[in-house]
Parts: sequence; structure tokens; C-alpha cells
Amino acid sequence: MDNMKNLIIDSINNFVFESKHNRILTTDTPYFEKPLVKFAVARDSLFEEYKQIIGPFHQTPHEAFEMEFGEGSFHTGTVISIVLPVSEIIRKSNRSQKDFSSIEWALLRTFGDEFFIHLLTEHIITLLKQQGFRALAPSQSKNFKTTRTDAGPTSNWSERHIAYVAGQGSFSLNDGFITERGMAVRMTSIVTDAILDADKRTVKHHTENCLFCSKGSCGACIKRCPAGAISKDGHDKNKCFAFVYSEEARQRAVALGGEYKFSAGCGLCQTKVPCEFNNPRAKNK
Ligand code: B12
Repeated sequence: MDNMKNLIIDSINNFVFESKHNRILTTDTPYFEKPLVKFAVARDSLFEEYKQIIGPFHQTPHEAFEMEFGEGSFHTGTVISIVLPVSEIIRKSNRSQKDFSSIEWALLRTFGDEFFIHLLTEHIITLLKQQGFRALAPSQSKNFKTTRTDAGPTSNWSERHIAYVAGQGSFSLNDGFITERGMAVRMTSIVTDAILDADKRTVKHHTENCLFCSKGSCGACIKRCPAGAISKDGHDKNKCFAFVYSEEARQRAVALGGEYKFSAGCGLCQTKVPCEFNNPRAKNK
């Protein structure tokens, strides 16, 4: 199935390079650069373990597929994890920010994270259908939910946990996921009944790529957070949520042409930090 994998990877790359929707209209700045695409076996036991680690509501690929296509429709298959690195121009624009996201980062939130990623997953699902397979992007499906728990908002399909299974990297002190292209990335995933070879996990511990968690050094993201939501003890999701989705941030998104419900993002903890655009632990491996 190597040909099939190559077809999927090429198709994702081409869409990111060529789509006019991967551009800020007024400046032609791309939202995303060359993606990282990795594959996980849908029956990987970690997906079941997430019912303990995250909560029983977190779907396995099997459950997500059957919610979409009906009971008994899934036997085996693959989860495709797609990491989209935020473009250098947008990352740089956010580096100089101290109190809230740059204009470019705010536009990325509505038009990159939401509209473009939706178009990209639709494109790949259509490709898989043309090849005789069924597929869905659980984060875009009607069954996707984010609920409030005491620890903060939590969804029933966590892209970072999916990326972890596929070997894309690890979590960090601030919860952000550090890939080989750093933390200033967005991610999405597709579950399919196509059987494709899986990638190997690159880390032994779920916070291995973070300098603070693995070596006790750094902690740069603590100082970058304008909401005081990050400390040596980790990330306070409720404080982060209150800041990222404040009325002020939502109105700022609208004033810039974005959507109220998506707000203006923040991402200060993902920029001007050693893990912004690469894995700071890569050289030590
Ligand atoms: C709800 C949500 C939020 C909430 C809560 C965030 C959170 N940490 O859960 C709020 C509103 C606060 C938020 C804020 C932001 N978000 Co948000 N958000 C989501 C969403 C929709 C779901 C996340 C979720 O429910 N995760 C599940 C919970 C359980 O994850 P967790 O608490 O981080 O998990 C911890 C434990 O599980 C633990 N763990 C414990 N034991 C073990 C053992 C193993 C083996 C493993 C693997 C893990 C593990 O590891 C984690 C770290 O401590 C995702 C999209 C998606 N569908 O995934 C985007 C997403 C996480 N957000 C994203 C972004 C970019 C942001 C912001 C920067 C805002 C912005 N767009 O500018 C901020 C930054 C927050 C931060 N530092 O993490 C990106 C993250 C990219 C990255 N590199 O990490 C995502 C993936 C969106 C995307 N499509 O790319 N977000």
C-alpha cells in the first residue's frame, strides 16, 4: 500500500501548496507550510487507553467510524494524522506580540484553522472515496463535541492525542504538542478503512520533546502567556479559555473579518519560544 500512502501524502502537499484558500487574501501570505503526514493503526491499544487518560467520552477510531457509517461498518483501518506548520511570516508576526495575537494569527484562527482545514480534509476524503475507501474527519463530523469539565474544555476527538499515536511528537508543559516542526502548528486527522503501514512512535514519554518537562530547563512559555495560565505546574485551561474566548477577543476577530465563534486565538505560548518551529530535543536523540 506504499503507492496509496504516497498518493495521500502528495495530495495533501499539493492542496496546501496550491489552494488559494491557504492564503491571507490581502497579502498572499500562506497560512500553512509543508505538512507532516503520519499514519497510525486504527486498532492501536493507545486509543483504548485514552478512555482512562482523557475520559470515557473520547472516541476510538472504531467508534468514530461507526458513528458516521453505522454499527458493524468498521473492521480495521488507519488514522491519518496531518500536522500543518504555521507559516514563518505569521509566526514572526506573533513573536512581537505581548498582550494578544497579531492580526495575521487572528485571521489564521478563522480562515486557516477552521475554513482551510475543513477544505483539506474534504479533499482527502473525496480522494479516498475515489479509491474505493470510506473515510471521515472526526473533528469535522456532526458527532464532534467539546464539553466543559472541571479541568476545562475537553473534546471527544483530541487531535494532539491522535498525533501522539502516529508518532508526530509529544505534549509539553503548556499542553501544546511539539512536532519536528515545533509547536506553532495546527493538526487534523482522518479515519479510513484503508489499511496502510503505520509510522513508529518517536518518543518514550508523552512530554519528552519539552525542555522543561524532560530537563527542568526553559519554561519560556510561562513568561509568554498574557493570561497567567501557565506555571511550573502546567496549563490552567479555564484561565486560557477565558482569555482566548473573551468578548474582547471575539470582537477583535469580527473587526478583522473573522468569526465571533472562533475568536482571535492567542498562540503567544507557541511563538518566541525554543520549540516554536522545531523540536528542541531532536539534537539530543
Ligand atoms: C478544547 C480546545 C482548547 C481549550 C482547551 C485546551 C486543552 N489543553 O485541552 C482552550 C480553549 C483552552 C484552547 C486553547 C488553545 N488552543 Co485549542 N483546542 C481545543 C480542541 C478543540 C480540543 C482539545 C482537547 O479536548 N484535548 C483533550 C485534552 C484531554 O487534552 P490535554 O488536557 O491537553 O491532554 C493532557 C493529558 O491528556 C496528558 N496526558 C496525561 N497522561 C498522558 C499519557 C499519554 C500516553 C498521552 C499521550 C497524554 C497524556 O497530556 C496532555 C498534556 O498535559 C483542539 C482541537 C482538537 N479536536 O483536538 C484545539 C487545539 C488543541 N488547540 C490548538 C491551539 C493552537 C490553541 C491555542 C494556541 C489558541 C489559538 N488557536 O491561537 C490555545 C493554546 C492552548 C494550549 N496551550 O494548549 C491546537 C494545538 C496545536 C498544538 N501544537 O498543540 C489544536 C490541536 C487545534 C488544531 N486544529 O490544531 N484549546
